[in-house]
Amino acid sequence: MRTQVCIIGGGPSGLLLSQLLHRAGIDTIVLERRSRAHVLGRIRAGVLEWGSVELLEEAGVAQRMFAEGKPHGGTYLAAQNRGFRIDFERHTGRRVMVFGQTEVTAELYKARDAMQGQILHEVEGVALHDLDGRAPFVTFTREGREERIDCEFIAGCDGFHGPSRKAIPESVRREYERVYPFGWLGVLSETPPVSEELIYANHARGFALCSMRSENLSRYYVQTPADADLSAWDDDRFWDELRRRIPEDAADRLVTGPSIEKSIAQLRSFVSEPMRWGRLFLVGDAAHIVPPTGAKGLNLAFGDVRYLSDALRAYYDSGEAAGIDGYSETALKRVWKSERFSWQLTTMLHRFPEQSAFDQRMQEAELEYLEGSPAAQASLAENYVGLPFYSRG
Ligand code: FAS
Ligand code: PHB
Repeated sequence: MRTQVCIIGGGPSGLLLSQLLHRAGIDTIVLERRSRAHVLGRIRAGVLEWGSVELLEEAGVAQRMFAEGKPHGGTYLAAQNRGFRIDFERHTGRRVMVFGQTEVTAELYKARDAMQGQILHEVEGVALHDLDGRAPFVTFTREGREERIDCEFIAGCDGFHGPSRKAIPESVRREYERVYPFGWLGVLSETPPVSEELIYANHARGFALCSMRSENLSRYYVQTPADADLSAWDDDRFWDELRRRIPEDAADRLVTGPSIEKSIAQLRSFVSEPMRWGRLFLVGDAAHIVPPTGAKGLNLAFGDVRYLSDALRAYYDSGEAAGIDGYSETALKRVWKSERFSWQLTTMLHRFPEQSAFDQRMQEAELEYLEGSPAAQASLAENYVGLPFYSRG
C-alpha cells in the first residue's frame, strides 16, 4: 500500500488529522491497534477549548457538538467549603465547550466514513522504518498477514504507549516527567449534574471535581492514593467521599445513582522532545501528557493537529517546508505553557501525601489570592479557555 501520510493511532488526534488532510486533498491511511468499538468505549476528556471547537468546525464535524454540547462561560473553584466563580467571558471574551471526547471521536469516525477515509483497525506489531530517509515506511500485521505502507510522512498519533515516540533514537530524545503521588477515580452516572458549571474543589480529604456530559449525564472525580484499588470503591463509598469534599450547598443538591463507568487514571506530567524526527511527527499523547486538572490533554493534542495539518498543507500546496521544519519548536512552545498551567492547578488543588502545614497554608493563600484578585483570575481564565495557536504579531 502507498499513501502520502501514514497516521499511527485512530484516537481523536489521528482521526482529526486524517479528516483535515483528506479535506485538503492529502491522502492518508490510519492504523489503529484496537477495534472501533473499543476506541469508542473510552470515557475521557469533557472540556474543549474554543480553538478546538473551531478546528472541529473546520473539519466539518461540529454539527452535533453545537446541537448537544454546552458552552460554559466560567467555572467554580472551592476551598474550605466556600466556592467562587472564575468568569472566563469577562476576562477573555471566550468560553469553553463541554462535549465529551467519546462523542467527538464518534463524530470523527462518521465523517471519515462519509469520505471513505482509510482506517485499518486491529493492526498489530506496527513498526516505523527509514524515518531519516526520503522514503519512510510502516510495517504491521493484520489478520495474520504481514503488510507494508510506503509513505512520505508518518504522524505518530498513537498515545503514550504507542511505538512512535520510541522510534526516535534514545540519544536524540529528551524526556521530562513528573509522576504525581495520587490518581483520579472517575464515575459516570445518569444523573443531573450538581451544578450548571464545573466545580473544582480543594479539600483536606483530597481533590474532587464535578463535571458533566449532558442534562442527565454527570461526570465526577475524587482524588485517590496512586495505588488505590478500584474494587475497594463501591458506589456508596464514592458518593460519600464526593459529598464530603464539595461545598455543602452542592452536596445538598447532589443526585446520586449507579455508576455506568468507573475507572482510575494515574496523573503525570510528561514531555518528550523533539516532536519531529526526519519524516516522523509526534502528535498528542504520543509526545506529552498532562494531569487532567486543567482539561488540557485532548486540547493540546488538537493544537498539535492544528500545527501539523497547516504545515503539511503548505508543503503539499507549494513545497513550503518552513511549517514542517518548525513544527516541533512551534508545538512545544504551547505544550510547555499548558504543562505549566496543568501542573500549577494540580499543585494548588490536590493534597500531597507528605504535605507540610506550611504547604497547606500556601495552598490556602493561593486560593484566597485567586478569589480576591481579578488579575489572577484573568490569568487562570486565559489559560483555561486556551492560549492562541499562533501568537498575534
Ligand atoms: P489517544 O491515546 O487518545 O489515542 C491513541 C490511539 O493510538 C489509541 O486509539 C490507541 O489504541 C492507538 N495505538 C496505541 N498504540 C498503537 C499501536 N502500536 N498501533 C496502532 N495504534 C496504536 N484529557 C482531558 O483533557 N481531560 C480529561 O478528563 C482526560 N481524562 C483522561 C483519562 C484517561 C484514563 C486517559 C488515559 C487520558 C485522559 N485525558 C484527558 C487525556 C486524553 O483525553 C488524551 O489527551 C487524548 O486521548 C489524546 O488523544 P490522542 O493523542 O489521540 O491519544
Ligand atoms: C471531564 O468532564 O471529564 C473533565 C472536565 C474537566 C477536567 C477534567 C475532566 O479538568
